[in-house]
Amino acid sequence: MSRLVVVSNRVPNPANGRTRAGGLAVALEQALKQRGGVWLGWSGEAVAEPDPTPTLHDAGNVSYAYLDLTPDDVQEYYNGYSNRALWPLMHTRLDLTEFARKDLASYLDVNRRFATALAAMVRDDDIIWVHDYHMIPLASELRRLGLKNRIGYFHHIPWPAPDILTALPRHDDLVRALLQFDLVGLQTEADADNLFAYLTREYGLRSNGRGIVGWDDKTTRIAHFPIGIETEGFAKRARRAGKASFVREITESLMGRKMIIGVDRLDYSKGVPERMAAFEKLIESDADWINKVTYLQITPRSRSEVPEYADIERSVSETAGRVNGRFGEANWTPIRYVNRSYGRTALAGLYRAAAVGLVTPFRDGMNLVAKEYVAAQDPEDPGVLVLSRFAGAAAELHGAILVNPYDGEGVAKSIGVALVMPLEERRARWREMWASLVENPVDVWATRFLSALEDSPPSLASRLLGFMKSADNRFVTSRGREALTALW
Ligand code: ADQ
Repeated sequence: MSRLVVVSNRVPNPANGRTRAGGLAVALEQALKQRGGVWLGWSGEAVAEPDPTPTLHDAGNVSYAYLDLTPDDVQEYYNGYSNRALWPLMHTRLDLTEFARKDLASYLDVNRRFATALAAMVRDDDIIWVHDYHMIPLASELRRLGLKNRIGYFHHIPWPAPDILTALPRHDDLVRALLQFDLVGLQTEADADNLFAYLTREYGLRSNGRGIVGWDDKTTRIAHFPIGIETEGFAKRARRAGKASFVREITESLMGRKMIIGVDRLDYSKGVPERMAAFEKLIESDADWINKVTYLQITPRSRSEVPEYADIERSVSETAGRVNGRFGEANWTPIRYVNRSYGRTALAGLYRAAAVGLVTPFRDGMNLVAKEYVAAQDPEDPGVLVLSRFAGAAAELHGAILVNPYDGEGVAKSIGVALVMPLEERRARWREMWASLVENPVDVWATRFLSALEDSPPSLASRLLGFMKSADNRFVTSRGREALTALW
């Protein structure tokens, strides 16, 4: 089995223990331990003169490798190009997309430095798995340095429609760099379709029917690999958490009221203020819910240095304040809004205690909260998931009540339906969703991606095409060229 090299913007610190690590980190660490390898990423530190050689932290057969950035890199590569250009664009928020050439230059430069550091650590037969939009140019930088390894990329966020992508200046360079990976994994079939549609429209490239496209002398497989959670482990945490005093205190404080829960990073893509407004519509239109239901919104701050995130924070606080001021009573706060983050077990317990899980992003690659909410439920008395049709998870969780987050009245109605859904229907919907979570937990997702990557050796067609493009290609007739092209 080849060694595995993982690259992502941030790397977990193994010294920090596992209580807060999400399923993704746990699954990648498991794959790394099985094969041995390296996990490289940004240390989270900004220093004036970063060492080009990563700091290593060895844990058994796995090395965690950390690179520092400069304060300018953080501003331009991270806050700038990654989070003010790519993030909003990929979430179809052109109105929030800020493009600056200086940010792009820094993005490319950081990727080049990561590639140089990585090239010094990689062995010939290692397979390399790169994560997310911060690192799209990494494979092309590694190829420039002569690496022939299998390199895969997983895109955690949505891939937008071609019209949206073409609004990004130099989108063609970005996509050409993407095609230097051997395998490009997306969350959903719709994301993969969007990427194929772009390739066909801009370059006339078509898939060979097995998701493979050819560009120059290189082939790339594009496929969807919907990410999962640690299904059984999370369910177990939720069962255990029921006994924890923290969860008991919260349930007791509800004084018999039903609880609705929302858990999201503070991000404009998650639709938190609009969701609060939908809850307001529910209690406004049906006074029976007054003092009968409490909505707990747990939202840790993120990317606070990006101005749009300060705006969303203000908007969430204002909306919560307005609803509470308007409908609250001395003994009832309709919306409990907290900015802190919780351990996995506490979160699992809170999900289980909630009659409704409210997950209404305007766009989301997958949305793991939706899956965690389902996994945490008591099969005998499960809660109901109200889920945006624009979350990747909607393609799998057919037992959810699907909603359009742009339609506040529709969301309000659906919350009402969820709150009174009969037990039999709740059970049937939950069983269907649980079955899909059991089929595709996060470790299976990682294994599927890695076997697809290993099964994508440079194809015969790709090698022959390389030969055609070489100095000797005069020996290949145009007929032969056509035949070879048809091979993939
Ligand atoms: P995110 O945008 O971060 O992920 P999501 O998939 O919901 O969104 O994952 C958030 C994770 O953070 C969940 O595991 C959740 O439990 C945890 N979390 C959120 N709030 C928390 C809190 N207050 N305390 C503790 N934990 C909290 C990106 C993409 C998604 C994609 C994932 C994985 O935007 O679409 O599903 O990557 O690929």
